[in-house]
Amino acid sequence: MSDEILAFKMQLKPGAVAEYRQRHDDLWPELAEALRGAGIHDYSIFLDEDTLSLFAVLKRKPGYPFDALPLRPVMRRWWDYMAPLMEVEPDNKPRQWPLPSVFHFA
Ligand code: RM4
Repeated sequence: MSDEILAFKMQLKPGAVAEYRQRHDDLWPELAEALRGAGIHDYSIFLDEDTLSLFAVLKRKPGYPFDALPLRPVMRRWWDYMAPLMEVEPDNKPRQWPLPSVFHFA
């Protein structure tokens, strides 16, 4: 089984770009570990500077507990920490819009 590629959008708040970038430059090692433990790798987030849309794309290894990631305390702490910078759900999870794939050139 090969990796699955997932893409989704999130939305930054005005004035939050520099802080959002800095916090990801300083990604908590325990969050990196949780992402890896969920089978995530090659994870990038791109910014549309006109709309402040964030475009995330990641690879997901099969057989890892990907769905358990939102239950991890470190993930919740990160989402609480990032909530002032992003559009979020009532529980502080970032609002996410899935992006279906329409092309892949391997
Ligand atoms: C984002 C957002 C995502 C998380 C990445 C690492 O700002 O919180 O949910 O996967 O950071």
